[in-house]
Amino acid sequence: MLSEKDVAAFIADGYIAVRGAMPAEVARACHDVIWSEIEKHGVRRDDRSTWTSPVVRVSCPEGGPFVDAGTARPLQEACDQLLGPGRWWRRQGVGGTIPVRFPSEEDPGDAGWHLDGGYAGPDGSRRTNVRARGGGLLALFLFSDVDDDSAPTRLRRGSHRDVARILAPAGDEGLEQDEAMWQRIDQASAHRPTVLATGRAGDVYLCHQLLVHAASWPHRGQVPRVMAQPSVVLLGEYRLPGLPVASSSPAEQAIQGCLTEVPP
Ligand SMILES: O=C(O)CCC(=O)C(=O)O
Repeated sequence: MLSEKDVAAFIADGYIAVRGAMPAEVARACHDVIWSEIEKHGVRRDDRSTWTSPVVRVSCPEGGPFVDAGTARPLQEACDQLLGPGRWWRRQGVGGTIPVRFPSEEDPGDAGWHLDGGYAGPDGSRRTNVRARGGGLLALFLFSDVDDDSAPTRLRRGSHRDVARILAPAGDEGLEQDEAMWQRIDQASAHRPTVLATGRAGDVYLCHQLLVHAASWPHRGQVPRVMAQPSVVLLGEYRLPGLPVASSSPAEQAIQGCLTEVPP
């Protein structure tokens, strides 16, 4: 269970690290299966000469140890606490993509500040609204140990509030995820401190869906960084505004104070 202090930190900072969210042996078993997927891309685990690209992306496999990872009790309890029991999809697995980052000095080309999640608008464009339609939390599942040197994800602490202020006036439709939106979000949150999502295999960071984050480079560690980054999906959306704070979830409370108005 998250403590009251953890929940308060999530509301203020927009993320919380759930240390040991899944057992180390589950993280190891997932890591092995992920390697069998990476090897399909011609990259061999035991041959560093094949580690030629700074990043290789694979879809997170399903079944087996991924069910144990995604349904680990500390993780489910934390999601209940942050989103509300019965309000999110209890996925029998992890999901999302896994950007595996290899030791390299090369710019991977995918390290810009952004948000994950969003939804497909009527014209097929990808959009994000303040109610986090299509998402709820961004989860970072660490399947390898991640230190400062091994390309940890960068998080802008408190940036979920900057994003909520940008998205709220755009109402239910929200904004299209285009270059202009990424620039606005980057500029509005540039003053926020950067935190590195480091930890041990088995840790999971639970982030507010509107938290601004980015990959990092170079990777000067010894071993590839292996992390999945699915959304924990709400059955519905953030309920904003108009709810008394006492009945809203911490994910909702985290941005409620930033909204003067959310057009329907
Ligand atoms: O690899 C990372 O550290 C983060 C990548 C990311 O945020 C993304 O692909 O959306």
